[in-house]
Amino acid sequence: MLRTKSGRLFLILTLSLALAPSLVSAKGTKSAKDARVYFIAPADGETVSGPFICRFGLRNMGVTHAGDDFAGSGHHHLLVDVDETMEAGQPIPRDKKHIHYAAGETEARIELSPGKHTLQLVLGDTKHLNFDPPVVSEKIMITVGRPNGGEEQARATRSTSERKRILERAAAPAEPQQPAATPEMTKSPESSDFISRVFTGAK
Ligand SMILES: [Cu+2]
Repeated sequence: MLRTKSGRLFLILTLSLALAPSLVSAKGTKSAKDARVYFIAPADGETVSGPFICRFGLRNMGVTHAGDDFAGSGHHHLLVDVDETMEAGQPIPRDKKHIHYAAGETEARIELSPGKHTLQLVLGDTKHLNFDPPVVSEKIMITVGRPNGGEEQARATRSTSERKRILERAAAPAEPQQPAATPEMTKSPESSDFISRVFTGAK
């Protein structure tokens, strides 16, 4: 095993881990000193109704696209109702509860079911890994109320169906007009009768 390059590397790595664990502290991409991620909105304890805009704040580091490897930069992740804590260098899961903003977004429109929810922000590195040390916001709690826009929604639906009806009405007369023009083009029984009378001289 030791004859191979990877074998030797493995031994060195194992020995260094065993002999000097304090020296092997880097578990992921180094975050900037004093880096801080926080919510600009919503506020902790806020009650929102329906969809809301979530604004992400970041200090002492920059926001960039996932895949961009600029030092001291990363992209935001919104954690919804997540209780587990992530270790430094750990990949940030990709599911409904871990939303990646890989295009460097600094705000997002969020829609959650009515009730209480926790929100937390995590900055991830170019490969969606947690920084070392992690750049994680405080966990905030929000309440999503029943949207009071229910009536507004109904009105919007009503006006849409109304508009549809008007359009249908406007379009409807156009069709019968087409066949209405057709009888003029074709000879009626009377007109052909008249022609035959002219030619035969009958009255
Ligand atoms: Cu990500």
